Amino acid sequence: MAAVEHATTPFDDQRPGTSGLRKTVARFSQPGYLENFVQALFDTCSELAGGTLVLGGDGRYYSDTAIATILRMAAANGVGRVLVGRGGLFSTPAVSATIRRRGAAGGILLTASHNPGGPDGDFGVKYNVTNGGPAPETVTEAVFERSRVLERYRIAEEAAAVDLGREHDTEVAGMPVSVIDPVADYKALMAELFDFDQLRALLGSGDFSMVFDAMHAVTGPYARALLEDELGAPAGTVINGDPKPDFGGGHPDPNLEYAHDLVDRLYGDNPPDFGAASDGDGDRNMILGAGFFVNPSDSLAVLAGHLEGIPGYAGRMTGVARSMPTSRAADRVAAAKGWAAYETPTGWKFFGNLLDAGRVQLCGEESFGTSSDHVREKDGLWAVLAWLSILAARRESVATVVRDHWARHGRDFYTRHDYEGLTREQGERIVDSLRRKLETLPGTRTESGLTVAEADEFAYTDPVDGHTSSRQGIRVFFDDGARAVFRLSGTGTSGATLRIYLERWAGDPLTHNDDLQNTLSDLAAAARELGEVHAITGMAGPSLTV
Ligand code: VG1
Ligand code: CO
Repeated sequence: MAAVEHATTPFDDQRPGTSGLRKTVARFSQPGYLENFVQALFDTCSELAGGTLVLGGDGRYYSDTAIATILRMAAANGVGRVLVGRGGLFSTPAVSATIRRRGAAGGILLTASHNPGGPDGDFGVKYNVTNGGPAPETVTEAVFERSRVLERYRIAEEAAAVDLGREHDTEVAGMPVSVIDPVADYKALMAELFDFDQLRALLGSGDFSMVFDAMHAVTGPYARALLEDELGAPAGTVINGDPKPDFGGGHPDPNLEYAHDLVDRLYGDNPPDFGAASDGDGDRNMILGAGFFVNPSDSLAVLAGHLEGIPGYAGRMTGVARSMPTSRAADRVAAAKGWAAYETPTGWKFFGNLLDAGRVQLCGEESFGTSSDHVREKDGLWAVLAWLSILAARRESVATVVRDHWARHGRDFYTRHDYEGLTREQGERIVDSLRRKLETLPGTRTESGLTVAEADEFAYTDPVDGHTSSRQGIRVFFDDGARAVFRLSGTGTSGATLRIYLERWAGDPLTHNDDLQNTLSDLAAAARELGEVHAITGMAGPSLTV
């Protein structure tokens, strides 16, 4: 094989964020940019030499070019074998499943998740390790350090192009490559966890209807294979099911703002009983009932309450974990059941050790992410199948299931206010000035009448490996039990997004159907005031409310 070493100059902006390295397509297509980062990965992750690598992504623009480059680089770096998803497609949870089922050394995922795609959109590269989960911070930091001093990358010259359109075995410069069905392992895993007969009975009962919106992203083929082909939902249940390199021009983020087609149906005339959507790479989920939105933090708690009734989880639940900004609803279920409850920083990589150690079986984030120990990623379709299992067992509406949950545990009123399009300086000023005020905040009475009880900056020491991650969000607790959390997004590709997470628990069932934003408006105002948001950004309110 003619492996050529190319001299290169390091880039200084290749530090992975919350979930991999995300940059604009324009940045990624600069000469050497992708190559440098991938070489830094190969240099750092020695398990790949001689091992099996799983490769694929959400099919966004630039994926084909990146796959061709990565295959030639893998060959030149001594990777044993590569499994590529047909069409270059592989959802994030399916990569995780395939790594685990086939004993692969790791996976490279080409995705910027919910960020828009196309030539003017974003691209991303994420590395998953042998347990199937996102590389932990120790690894991503080592990759970053390597990227800063890199002087050459290795790539095989004169390798024939691989036809990604069909499943077959081939080679690239002597390295075996298999183009595989990206759905098969994942589907087999779902069949082990869920009672498919029960789901078939629900979907074929004639008195239950659903819509799944794949948002022209990667979950289309998975949802069709599972919901329509396997479980008997009528053709057309999956909408926007063909993956497109630009996601049909949309923003593949499953929330009330961006999943228009789904929202129109569930809030329109004659709504179906159940609606769900997933994001670009298939790891997020939004769950809707007829005219009813399930907050992701509540979804996690409801799943915690019911998981033992699903075959894959019967009799083996011992703990649940949530990211810090996620509401405390799941903790209440854990307490009632006598399970452990963990609070981790934002990002799925922090759940990996807890799952590997068997301390938790279920994890979730407020950002529409839920999953279990069947993989080491969040898993959109898994959450849909889990919800369908609950509905199949209870034969009640989504709204009834959630209201019943509130009646039992109280309702954690919860919303996230995003201030997008800030400059980096504006974002950092807000967080820095809150950090400086932490000690003097307690006792402060805000204009909206709330008094600060405590304030801190969240740091997390992983109970399994002892690694500490600091500066993971500013938390302000008020004397009525309400909480506001401030942090900056780590997945954007320009400027800054400030996320303010707001929650307040209410025990009285008479208040449970109150308007959410109204209920939290005093808290939102207090958070804006303490963060000096208006003064620093000029924005009077959030640009996105979820
Ligand atoms: C966001 C979410 C976080 C999630 C991450 C990746 O990160 O808040 O909970 O894990 O996206 O999700 P940030 O740093 O922008 O807040 V995905 O679906 O992009 O892989
Ligand atoms: Co995603």
